[in-house]
Amino acid sequence: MPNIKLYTAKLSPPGRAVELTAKLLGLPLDIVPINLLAGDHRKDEFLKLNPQHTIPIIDDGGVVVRDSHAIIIYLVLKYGKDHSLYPDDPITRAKVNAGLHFDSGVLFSRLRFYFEPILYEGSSAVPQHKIDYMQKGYELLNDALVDDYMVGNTLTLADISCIATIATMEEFFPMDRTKYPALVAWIERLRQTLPEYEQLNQEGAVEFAEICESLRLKNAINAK
Ligand SMILES: N[C@@H](CCC(=O)N[C@@H](CS)C(=O)NCC(=O)O)C(=O)O
Repeated sequence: MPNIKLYTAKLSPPGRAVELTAKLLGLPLDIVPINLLAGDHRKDEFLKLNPQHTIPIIDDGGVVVRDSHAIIIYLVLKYGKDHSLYPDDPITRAKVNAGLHFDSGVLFSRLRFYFEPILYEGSSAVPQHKIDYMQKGYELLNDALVDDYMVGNTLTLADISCIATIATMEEFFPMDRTKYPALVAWIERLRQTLPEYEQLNQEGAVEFAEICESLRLKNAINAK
């Protein structure tokens, strides 16, 4: 059976969540690199696969799945030896789903509202309210972390999804680590637990923040 194709970029937090999940499941992927800055995601060939022009998407033998949250659930249900990352019990699963929606609707949305105008619209602004909103994201997650992981004491997809975004947010706007002890401990736990974490998540987070900041400075010069 051919490997699953993953259309992604190392810079993309949701793309990295898929790579982290596949690594945990022992699933080999054929990576198809998509350069967002070059507009690969707006080309006809890609739009046929995802008219919403977002990465990541997978193509699993002709089955195309878009949205990282949908993709990582699919990978666990279809290929996981067990469902421990996305437990069958309805109560636990509801909590994992809440964590996935927290990433999608709160963390990642707040991050994208900051970086998209810089990447795509030539903006150089650093609006304080957008930064405050991201800082609030740290607080919300910190206050919800009462156990080792987001849902009890076992690693689930909620953790994988959120760590991809949180690690990136931290490179853009570091948190005051003294204010969020539970969050800091959770980040360190995931760093230790997730296989090839530095390569699959941290490197892309650092690179993304650097590229975005240099583009922002270039945009500022161009605006003069
Ligand atoms: N909810 C989606 C968000 C995907 C997303 O917005 N990806 C960004 C890159 S990090 C993207 O493809 N942006 C290009 C665009 O929206 O045109 C997911 O989790 O996959």
